[in-house]
Amino acid sequence: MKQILIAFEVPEECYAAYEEEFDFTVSLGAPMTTEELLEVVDQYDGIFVAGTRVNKEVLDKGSRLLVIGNNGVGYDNIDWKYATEKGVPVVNTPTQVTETTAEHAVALMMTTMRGIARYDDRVRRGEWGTPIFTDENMELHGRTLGILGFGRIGKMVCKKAQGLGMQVIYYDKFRASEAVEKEYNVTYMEFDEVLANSDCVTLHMPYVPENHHLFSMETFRKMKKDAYLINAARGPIVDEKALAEALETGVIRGAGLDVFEEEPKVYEALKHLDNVVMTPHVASAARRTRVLMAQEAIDGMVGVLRGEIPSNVINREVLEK
Ligand code: 8YV
Repeated sequence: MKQILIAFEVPEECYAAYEEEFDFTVSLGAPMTTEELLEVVDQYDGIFVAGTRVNKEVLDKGSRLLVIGNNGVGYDNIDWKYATEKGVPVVNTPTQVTETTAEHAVALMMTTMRGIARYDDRVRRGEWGTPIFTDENMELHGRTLGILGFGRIGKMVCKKAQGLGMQVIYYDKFRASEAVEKEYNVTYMEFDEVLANSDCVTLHMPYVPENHHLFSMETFRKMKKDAYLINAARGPIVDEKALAEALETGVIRGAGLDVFEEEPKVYEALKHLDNVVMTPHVASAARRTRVLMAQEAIDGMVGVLRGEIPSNVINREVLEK
């Protein structure tokens, strides 16, 4: 029987359908670290990770590896280029994260723009009054949302934001077809134009080295002074030090963050600002979604091990050879 290691705790319903065909080992407790993975990877034909870094060393040690699964749509934790060189297919969860992650991005938008966290804190401290004509928050309806990265999640955020009465503009390296732009009632603009015209900018692109610190002080200065930034994509897209400065000095008005440059570390200055709302990388964290994500990845891994080419293989060229 082929051996599959699930390097984080998952409920049995995620893999029960395949228990007669494959031998699953599930790691209990916190997700395995790269070092822990290194010690055992040579015993498995497939490994399924949730955010654990799978580097060259793991791939070299994993001499039996036929497939790697990642419990997320973003796979920057895996050295997939090296996996491709070694002929190891990598599968992810491209569809099941979409709606829940978009929902969280919108929740961050609402929380941040309407000042919910700050007001909640004030009420708890027994404070009440807020200026009648306040600039402490902003209504969403009638405002412009700029979406950077118009893939599945970006599109879902678009729909939800329109439901809240926002106009949507977007930029993506690969512009959508005219038909898609029409279907989503969305306007394409160049990157800088999106920055200049948005009341809120939300990030939905993958992390690739070209995107490292795409948001620097220079970028923040191109945004409106009263604009908000939402990041539920990947931390290193934003220079956290520059963001803290921009928030502190009024270069932009607020930010909502689910991801950070060096998780689980959070840049200290951010913790002391009341115009930033932060969550600990939980945009897809809701039980039903997480079960569906794990099933999507495991279905793909099993497909690979059965000799098929599942739709969620990110380096399908290794299977098409
Ligand atoms: C995490 C995510 O992968 O889908 C992604 O890209 O960032 C998340 O869903 C998940 O939290 C790790 O299991």
